[in-house]
Amino acid sequence: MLKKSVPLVLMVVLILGVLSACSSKTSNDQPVSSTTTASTDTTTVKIDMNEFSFSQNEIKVKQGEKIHFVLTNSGKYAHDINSEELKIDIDADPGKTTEADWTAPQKAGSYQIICDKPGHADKGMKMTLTIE
Ligand SMILES: [Cu+2]
Repeated sequence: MLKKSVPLVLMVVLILGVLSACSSKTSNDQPVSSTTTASTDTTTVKIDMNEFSFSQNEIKVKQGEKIHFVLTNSGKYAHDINSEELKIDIDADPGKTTEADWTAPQKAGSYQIICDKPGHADKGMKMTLTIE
């Protein structure tokens, strides 16, 4: 009686082990979401800044695209990104990361974004935002 029940328990443990191994495998096989940009998606745009430059000279977005700005100010002064025409005015405190959402207008063209702190744009804190 005892000799028979022991292999049975082992069988059950083995089967359960195989089943759990299978189920964990299938959950790992789920497709990783791709990063294709549909118009309803939000696109993250990261900009690093310091004295006195932005990490990129040009940003390209699509008309109506939702943009999530992540601004990292690694400098010692307060900076910002500003465009009156595009209604962008996001302050970035020194040593901090600031996040803000913005939706591109339905108006293709090239626009200038600057840091509007006195003198900063002249020293190099400007870039072009192109709406395609
Ligand atoms: Cu600045």
